[in-house]
Amino acid sequence: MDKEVFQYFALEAKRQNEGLELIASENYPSIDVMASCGSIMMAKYAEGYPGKRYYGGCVNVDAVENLAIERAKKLFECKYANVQPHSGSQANFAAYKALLNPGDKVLALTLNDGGHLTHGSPVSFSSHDYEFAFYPLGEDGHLDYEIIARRMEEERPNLLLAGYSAYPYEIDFKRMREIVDAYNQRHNANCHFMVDMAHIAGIIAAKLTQNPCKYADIVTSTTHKTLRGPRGGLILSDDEELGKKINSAIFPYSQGGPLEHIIAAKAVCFGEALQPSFRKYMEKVLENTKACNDALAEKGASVSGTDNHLFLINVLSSFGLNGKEAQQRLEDIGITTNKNMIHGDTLKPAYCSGLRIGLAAATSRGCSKEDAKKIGYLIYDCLANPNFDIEEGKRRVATIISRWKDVTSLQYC
Ligand code: DSN
Repeated sequence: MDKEVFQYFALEAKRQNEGLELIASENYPSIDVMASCGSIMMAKYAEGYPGKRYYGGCVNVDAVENLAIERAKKLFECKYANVQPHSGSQANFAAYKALLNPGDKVLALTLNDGGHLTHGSPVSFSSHDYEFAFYPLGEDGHLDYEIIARRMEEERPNLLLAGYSAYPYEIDFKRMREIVDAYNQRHNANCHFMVDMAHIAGIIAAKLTQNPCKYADIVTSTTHKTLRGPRGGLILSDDEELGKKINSAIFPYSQGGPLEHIIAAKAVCFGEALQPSFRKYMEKVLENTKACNDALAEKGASVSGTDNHLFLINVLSSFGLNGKEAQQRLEDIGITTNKNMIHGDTLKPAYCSGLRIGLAAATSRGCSKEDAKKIGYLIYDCLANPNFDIEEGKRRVATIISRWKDVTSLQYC
């Protein structure tokens, strides 16, 4: 045992067990998912795809990768799945490659309103390889489909992109497909529609919101957020011709040997998400997120409201704090969150006016609706009171999580 390294595993388990994790993109995988990540499958090279590898000895990794593919297709009700992307960013890289030529135009959500780095940020490959134009949210902070249709006419994009990192409301993928279809018909164009469902993949898997696979040409995702699997990426489509292009865009274009141990963990995660218990979990996540949002609203904080696993607090207008300060105050009492830009933000991204709160991880450990309300009240008390007692805050965190499960041995089936 390498004590120098392993000491940090114990420390991290302690930090995770004793803290209250509210980062909306995090979750706790099952012990089966973690065991798969640490399994012997990692010792195998398998460049290529099941049945068409560049190495011998792939019989077992082929079987596992096929299981992951078939389970992903069943879970999301689509015809094609690539389970090899190492991350969500790599999945988006390959999806763009399959749909676009260099320099083509993508219409995406304004980054400050909740888009991802790979949705056209100046510091991402995306804005270097392609031209990005943006649609803003409506004045009320919700998607405004008429604005999107108008921006399509103004920008004439090759791709409309939906799916966000900090958007707390339902997304009407069907309406966006209709906008793209009408645009294509009017201009005899071939604009595609792509959805990055990374944040809400679990909600979609649980069939508690529209399934974008029914409407988008390509859907990308991560597997570790609401889906509760290993860190990794996923690409789905109903178009098998596009599927061939995606396969080439992942291997050999942008990746080498697939991480078969992570693919095994993805297969386990999809298997768990296919169980009825996963839908119950996801219903609880939605209920808890709303309860926490409503507790803050009841106290008088300016919160976004929510239809999914996250909500935003305007900490600047509510408490006179910027997001960085609010994040630190909560971290001091053992609550982990992240600062976030909010609609109409006037502060720089290093500070932000908002805080993003998600309840998916807490719910995996056993957070109840009552706990979620107490978390809302605690966040309010901590941020509203400049003299809030840190020790008192830590005690309240410890009381809330006292009956929750240990993060290193979670079993979901
Ligand atoms: N970084 C992730 C998030 O926190 O939302 C998105 O990939």
